[in-house]
Amino acid sequence: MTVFVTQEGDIARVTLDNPPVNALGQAQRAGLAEAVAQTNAMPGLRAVVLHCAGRSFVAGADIREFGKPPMEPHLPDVLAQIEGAHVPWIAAIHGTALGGGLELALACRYRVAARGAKLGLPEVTLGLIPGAGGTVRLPRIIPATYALEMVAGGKPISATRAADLGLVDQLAEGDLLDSALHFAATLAERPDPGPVLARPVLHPDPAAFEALATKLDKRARGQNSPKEAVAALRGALTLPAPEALAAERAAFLRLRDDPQSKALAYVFFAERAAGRLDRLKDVRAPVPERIGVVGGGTMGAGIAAACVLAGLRVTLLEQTAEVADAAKGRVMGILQDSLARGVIGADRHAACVAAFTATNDPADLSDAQLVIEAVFEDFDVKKAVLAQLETVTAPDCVLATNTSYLDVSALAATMADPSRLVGLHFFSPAHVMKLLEIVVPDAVSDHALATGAALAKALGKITVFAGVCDGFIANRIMSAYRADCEHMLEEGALPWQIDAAMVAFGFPMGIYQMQDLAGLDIAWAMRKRRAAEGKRPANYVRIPDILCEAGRFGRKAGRGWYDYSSGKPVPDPEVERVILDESARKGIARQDFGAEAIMARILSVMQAEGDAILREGIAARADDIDVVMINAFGFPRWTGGPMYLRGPF
Ligand code: T1G
Repeated sequence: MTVFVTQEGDIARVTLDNPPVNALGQAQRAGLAEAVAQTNAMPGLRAVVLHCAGRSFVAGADIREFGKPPMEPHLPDVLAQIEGAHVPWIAAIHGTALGGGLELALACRYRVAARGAKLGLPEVTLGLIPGAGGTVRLPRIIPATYALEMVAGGKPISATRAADLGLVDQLAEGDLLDSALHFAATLAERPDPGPVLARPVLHPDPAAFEALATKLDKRARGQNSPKEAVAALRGALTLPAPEALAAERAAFLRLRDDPQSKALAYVFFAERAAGRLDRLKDVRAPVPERIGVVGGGTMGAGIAAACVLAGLRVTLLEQTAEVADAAKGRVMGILQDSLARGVIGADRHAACVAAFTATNDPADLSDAQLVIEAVFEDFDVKKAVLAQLETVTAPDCVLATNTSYLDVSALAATMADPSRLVGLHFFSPAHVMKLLEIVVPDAVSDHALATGAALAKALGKITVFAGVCDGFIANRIMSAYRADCEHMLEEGALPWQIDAAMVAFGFPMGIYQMQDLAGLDIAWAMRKRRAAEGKRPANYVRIPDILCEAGRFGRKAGRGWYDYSSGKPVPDPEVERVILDESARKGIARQDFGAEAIMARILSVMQAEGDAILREGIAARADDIDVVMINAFGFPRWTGGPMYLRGPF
């Protein structure tokens, strides 16, 4: 049994206990239906308080049931029984009330929440929409525009925000259950708003609703569920409740069968499995609270900001006091931006500022538990920094390198104690990008690896473990398809055609716009270094070098693959000329490339490189490669990723 009913005087308590997150599977739905029947039969009852054991209220329907045919009792039917119960039900919410969990709370007459709780309808992120009345009940409790943002945006809101909107009737003072029981005991003192479905919809600002609907529709790109969510909200505003519920259920069942929802459920579980490594399953390492960062450039400042925003203390080391001060300015700028955007409040901002120190004295790193070097991408520079860190830090302090492509095992081999070094490959901007590649060098200790993983979890990162190779997983695959796109340019395609094909497939932007944004000079410098080392590939494509030699370094230079003189990326006839001349110089007869052919080529190169990465043991699972491509380069999530698209591994 996972649903228990107890009675205290004229109040009944229904407790749901289904670890780890009280997901609503068939047993829980049946237990709730039984609890309604049981409490309906209790004489003299005045109210029911529904709460959950464990760390959270209900986190939603049990995603593990999605692949199976829906089993009775169906959630909408159970919620209708709760809404129509003989006495009002009061949901006591802690932790998270998500998806079907929030729908369960919406079927209750009232909601009492702990201040730290979060409430949301994330179904769109799984390729679905709420399937148990969420789109019909929510705009009867909060204004429709806010309901639309929650349903089609999929992001949870805080309990305090929910209270401001009227979604939560009372924020608990002290113990949640005591607050909910007291709320139940004093029901007679407050007006009864009646069952939610019987209330009118709140639609005070149709213009705002339409503006948001247009924005969400655009943001959905190729994903179906946000569009269906907007349609369901429109139905809730225009149809009688029973018809709106039926339309919502039909859309939910349609999306359940949509390949996009299967792919998104795959990604959900793949992201949670990615951060696990067999050798660490019995290894525990505390979160390193005192972090050192060496190098305060874009990456170093971003890493330092990510750490203070996660509540850690950071000492950033630079070579001189002046450069350290400039680095501090970059970190303070990020914190100020987070404050301005409401990501953190004033108190949190002050705490982050107090937790950060910039210095040019290496001795200030002496108490660090983990130090990340983010200095210039040069082997000898990093080798010297690591040697210095070994002397100024404690022997059990973990050392990490943020290198993008250097051999981390070779770097470790230059150290007195190679077991201390782990690779932590952040993506820029480090305080924003969710993905973190933890690179596993030959000699690394379990303690260093586990400490890196503990830091990644504290930063809220999606972690993937990678073996040592050029570019690890993300940059290695990106280098492969970038090279093949350059061959497509010589063979007949144009940058804007390739970018358009990638955007039509679902990428937020194409590879050439992305390069212009990052700057072409960094890769150019690396190509020149490799050429000097005799590492130039046989069928080398000179087109990017020709652009760089002409000073076309991308958006920052006003010209790159595109012309930015209008402020927007515009195809540039000069670039087309360079490409056509190169095709002619190599005697290549140009051919037309359609969008499908372009994407087929890009996908096959990604999949071939992914297969090589799996064969070499650089990635443990094909799922990890999909997690990387989705979170590093915006590979459209609703497709599952390049390896999932290719079929069974
Ligand atoms: N169903 C089944 N298992 C779930 C689950 C769920 N809804 N949510 C989490 N888990 C498992 C997860 O796989 C992991 O298992 C463990 O719980 C801890 O999760 C009808 C149809 C709640 C914020 O989308 O966002 O309701 O790997 O590692 O970081 O309209 O889990 O340990 O074996 O993520 O503390 C809508 C999804 C469903 C919420 C907790 N609900 N979950 O995060 O722990 S659709 C969601 C989360 C729906 C209705 C529709 C997070 C979390 P294991 P975790 P966490």
